[in-house]
Amino acid sequence: MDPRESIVYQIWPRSFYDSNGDGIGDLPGVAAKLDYLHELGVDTVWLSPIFPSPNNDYGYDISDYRAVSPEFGTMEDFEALVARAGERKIKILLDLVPNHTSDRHAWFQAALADPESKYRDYYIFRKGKNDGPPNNWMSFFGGSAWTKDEKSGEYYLTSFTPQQCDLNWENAGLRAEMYDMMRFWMDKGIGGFRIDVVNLLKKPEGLPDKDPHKRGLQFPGKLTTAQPGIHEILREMNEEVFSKYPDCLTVGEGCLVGIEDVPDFTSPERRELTMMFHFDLATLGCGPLGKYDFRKLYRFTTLEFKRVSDAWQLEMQRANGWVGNYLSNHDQPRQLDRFGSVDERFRRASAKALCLYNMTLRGTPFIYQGEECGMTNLALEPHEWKDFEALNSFKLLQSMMHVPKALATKIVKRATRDNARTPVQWDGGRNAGFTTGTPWLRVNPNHTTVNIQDDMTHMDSIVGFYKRAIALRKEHSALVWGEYAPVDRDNPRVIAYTRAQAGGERLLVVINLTGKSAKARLPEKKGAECLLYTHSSRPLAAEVLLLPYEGLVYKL
Ligand code: ISL
Ligand code: CA
Repeated sequence: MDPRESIVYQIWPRSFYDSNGDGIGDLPGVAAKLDYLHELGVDTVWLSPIFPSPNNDYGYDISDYRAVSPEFGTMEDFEALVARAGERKIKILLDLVPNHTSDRHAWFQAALADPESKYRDYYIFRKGKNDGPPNNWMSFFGGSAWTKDEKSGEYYLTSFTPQQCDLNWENAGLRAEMYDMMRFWMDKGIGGFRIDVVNLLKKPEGLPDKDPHKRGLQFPGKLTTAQPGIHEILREMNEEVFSKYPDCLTVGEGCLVGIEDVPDFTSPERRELTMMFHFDLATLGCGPLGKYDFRKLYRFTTLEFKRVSDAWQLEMQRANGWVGNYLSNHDQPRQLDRFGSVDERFRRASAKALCLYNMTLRGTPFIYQGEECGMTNLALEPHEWKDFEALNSFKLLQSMMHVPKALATKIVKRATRDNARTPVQWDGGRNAGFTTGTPWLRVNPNHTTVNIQDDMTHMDSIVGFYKRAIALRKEHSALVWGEYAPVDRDNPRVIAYTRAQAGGERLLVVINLTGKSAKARLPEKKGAECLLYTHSSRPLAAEVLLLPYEGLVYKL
């Protein structure tokens, strides 16, 4: 199978399913739910990092690339999971975090202990400037991107938390070790990798200040996310690893990557990555500084959503690029809070509408755990926040941006990644069936009504709709490969498009993305078959009045 045809389900293992009652989801927990995932219809499961980690950034700070975190199980558990998934024709993707290791990693410990060690150059150590860090870069999570090594007086680059030390991909020895580690996992039979902040691997020559004329810390932006030399690294990685394994799927997280950049990473003839994520929907309604930049109040119109969506669809098609489409993941608030409705009147309908959208786009659909039963944000209280980004942003909002505490609390409650990380709601019982122990993060009390088990028996089941939408995509290759063409483009509420395959089918998708009824102007075709609907089947007409969040697919 061409890996672009995959349907991927993302698991954030810590909150998926706990098999041993310690309150932390684990690998046997994933294995226990394989039948559920198989019935859903997904063929690929991406596991967020499962490696040993001190959890300053919940697994994205890795202290050993070649082992399984004891919190999640053993290597035998992992191998058993791959085997059992394989029996169901499900591939496992691992999360590769090549930009940085934890400061607990043996390489970094060696680099600290002895500045002459070869491992010093695995990282990015520099002398300070004017009693401060080597340059003015701001970390992704706020504060300086540099951390001081008190022993040598030098600084090392930490683009995320101060405990995540950026690796130096200019070092050939480091690159060779990384490729070897990647083959180690591929040889265990995995299907490929999701690659964390892949565009950050190439740093600019000389690590110059960003906007040197400006005072204070500056977010380096394109200076670190768009260095042309990144492509040499990826071509080498492809040659050394991916090309050796047929059908290997690689999805790069192109942190804040530009639409003009993605084709170069993903056109098959360039032999780099299979696909990339983009951030332009995730950041809709945010200010230039991202999720915690509340100045636009997270407000956006459906027309703005459509413009971004169309732009990516059309540009990837024109330039032969490929994206992984998603509306939520472990870094973003729940998709219903962002793009749908959490109002009980519309929760189910909007969950289905968003599913229908994701399953009918050009690109590869990614589903995030729990979205298939319509999970929503949980407004956790400040003392419950676990996410470093949230805690740090809470401080910075108040100290640097002078936001009053009450408003800062409101912003963080809404933006924190903890929203996506509350345990999966399997049933309406104690701890939502996630654990028999004490969950590491509070379970959303709405699990008594919002949960997978009850949903599956509901006549208006969201899970049931996911199954149908996934099956539809599998049956109609036009949904994967067909040409994308927008319909009724200026409609302020309804998104509509056709997917047409040369010599094959032509399908029409129409979705009301709002909580108000809306008219859509559609191409006429007598006797068009209605293949899938969120509410009920209806005949195609030149003008249809759609209910809130109603969506349909027709075969023209
Ligand atoms: O989540 C974000 C903003 O709130 C993003 O900017 C995010 O930090 C960025 O996409 C990188 O994310 C990835 O790498 C991080 C890790 O914390 C995230 O969980 C991961 O998805 C550092 O490894
Ligand atoms: Ca456990």
